[in-house]
Amino acid sequence: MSTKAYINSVIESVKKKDPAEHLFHQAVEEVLITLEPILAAQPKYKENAILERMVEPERIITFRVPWVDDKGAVRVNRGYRVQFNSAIGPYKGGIRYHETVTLATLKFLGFEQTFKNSLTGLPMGGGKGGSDFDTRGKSEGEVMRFCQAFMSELFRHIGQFTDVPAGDLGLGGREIGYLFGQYKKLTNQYTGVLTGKGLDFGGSLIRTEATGYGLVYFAEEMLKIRNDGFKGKVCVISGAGNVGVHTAEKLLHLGAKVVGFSDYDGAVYDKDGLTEEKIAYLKDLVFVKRGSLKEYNKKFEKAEFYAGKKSWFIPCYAAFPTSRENELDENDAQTLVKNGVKAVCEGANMPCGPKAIEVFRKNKVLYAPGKASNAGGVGTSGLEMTQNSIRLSWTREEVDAHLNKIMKNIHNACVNAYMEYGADGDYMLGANIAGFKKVADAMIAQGVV
Ligand code: 2IT
Repeated sequence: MSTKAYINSVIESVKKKDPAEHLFHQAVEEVLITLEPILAAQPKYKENAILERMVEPERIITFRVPWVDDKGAVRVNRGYRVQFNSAIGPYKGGIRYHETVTLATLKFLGFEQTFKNSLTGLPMGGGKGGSDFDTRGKSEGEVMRFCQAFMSELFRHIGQFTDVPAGDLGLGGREIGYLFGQYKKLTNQYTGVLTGKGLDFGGSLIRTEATGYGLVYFAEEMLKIRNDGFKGKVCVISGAGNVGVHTAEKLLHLGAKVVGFSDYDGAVYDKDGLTEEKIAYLKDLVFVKRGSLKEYNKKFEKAEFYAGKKSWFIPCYAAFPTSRENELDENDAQTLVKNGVKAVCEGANMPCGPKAIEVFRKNKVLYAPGKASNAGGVGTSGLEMTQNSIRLSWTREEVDAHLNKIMKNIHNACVNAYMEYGADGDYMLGANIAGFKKVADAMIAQGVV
């Protein structure tokens, strides 16, 4: 059987086993098709059934999460933890609270996380968890009681040396605080079992900024080795959450002009570009008031708000999708290309659909896949774990320097892998192969377990 046929047979068996898990199929397919050169060069991976083992999570936990709302009514959600791969370290990955969460979502995210965490160079395996619970529209008390109910089951499956969750969509510092409090109460232990904690109880400086900053560090490297940079470059972002706002902030520091961003309600086109003042306003609007971008041009009147639109119609040099999976489709990609986009850097997990990626590759747009370019978040979680273990807190400068180094190393790992196994500039293949190799070699060394 040819290597290609072998890869296809693994993809087909994944589809056959769980036919409805489309997001998971997409994530698996995206990785496996790029592994052909390394699988062909090194038969040990096929002989050890590494692909077959990698697409099967080591363990999946699903559980009932009953809680009481403000009216006294009993509500029930479903909780999950997918412990995907522990070959190179304890399971590590966020928890997503969103009404769309299913097992397929978390299998796709856990699979991605395994490769991403490997790329960071830190000893972290892959995992992901979540619930179909949405914090939007819930009171403080409801969010707290839900987090406590969620942890009442999760605590028996996690631990600083077993599985270390963090935040993801819909789950930020507030929720991590409630989850940590409940874990501590149930176990009577004060350990670094979660990352993204508050600075007063074991959190790391820069963790909040890390995914956005890291994304820009990666993009900067990508341009730098091509004798280019961000000074004066027009950039557009999707999303205005934690990742989006900090991406904008770091781009601004590098002299770029950020003219577009978006949220659930629509897109903002601010031709004058973001400034420190506007970013401070956005941070307050999004993180403190939990408000909508609909408000933005009430304060900055020259900006335009496009209700219900994505930001990809805005012409730019570099685009940064930081929102969620499949937010950028084939049409969006064509519009970006038509408007002259040169680089697309993913700040979310799998935000570009497969057809969009094809458009970018065909048009020689530099494409940074999320598992490499958004790894700064989990990389800094790894730094938080280190600080918790040695019971010290590093300064902002120290953490930022580590983050910068991690992103440069990931960039180099991608370049080395695409030079050895693919074509110049193929970051997708580079990231997949570099991430795969470390996990696969560790699995082989540890035997059939
Ligand atoms: O997608 C991600 O990398 C995250 N949500 C962060 C995970 C983590 O453990 O910090």
